[in-house]
Amino acid sequence: RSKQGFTVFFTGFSGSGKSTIANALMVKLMEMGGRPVTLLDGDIVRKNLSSELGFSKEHRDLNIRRIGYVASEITKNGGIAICAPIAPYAATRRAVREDVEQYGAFVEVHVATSLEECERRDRKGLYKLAREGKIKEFTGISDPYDVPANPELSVDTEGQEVDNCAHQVVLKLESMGLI
Ligand code: GGZ
Repeated sequence: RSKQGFTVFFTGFSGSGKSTIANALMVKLMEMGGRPVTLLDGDIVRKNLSSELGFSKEHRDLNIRRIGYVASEITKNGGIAICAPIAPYAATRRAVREDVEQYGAFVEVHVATSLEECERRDRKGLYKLAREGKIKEFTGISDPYDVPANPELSVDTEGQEVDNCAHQVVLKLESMGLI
């Protein structure tokens, strides 16, 4: 009997390393073969699925619920969905968990790189713009982020390579009997 589908849902600040870890995880899972793997990265979803949305609570919630819907369909059909949005609201993450758990496992991974470190790196220059007030409602600076209370896993990219973070996710999936 083939194994059930599941969703890996990364959450964390802009620049925390979600996309990079998600990509590394995707490669590892694809190499293992078996189930199809679909990456729903924050940027890609915003471009293709949520292009009309901004960053108000309502719009972020709508964006996350769309991601959750697609992930639940993938999970239902026995695939692997990897999601990597900021997803700042705990209640919305909970709702997505409930959507997905109708069909398979939901693995929440908090990419817990500190705000200080994300801002220090400032890979895209967005934190600087947020501090200057040129980007409004910026998560961590002028908008909230609910720290996950009970994620299946927490990883930190400070002092640890991306590949090692992705490997920790693989180990968690193995321990949960998903791969
Ligand atoms: C947070 C913002 C904002 C504001 C633009 N707040 O590092 P990035 O650039 O590539 O990732 C961030 C991305 C966040 O989109 P998500 O869909 O993941 O957010 S949510 O889950 O809350 O819907 C950042 C960029 O968009 N960005 N403005 N105000 N991030």
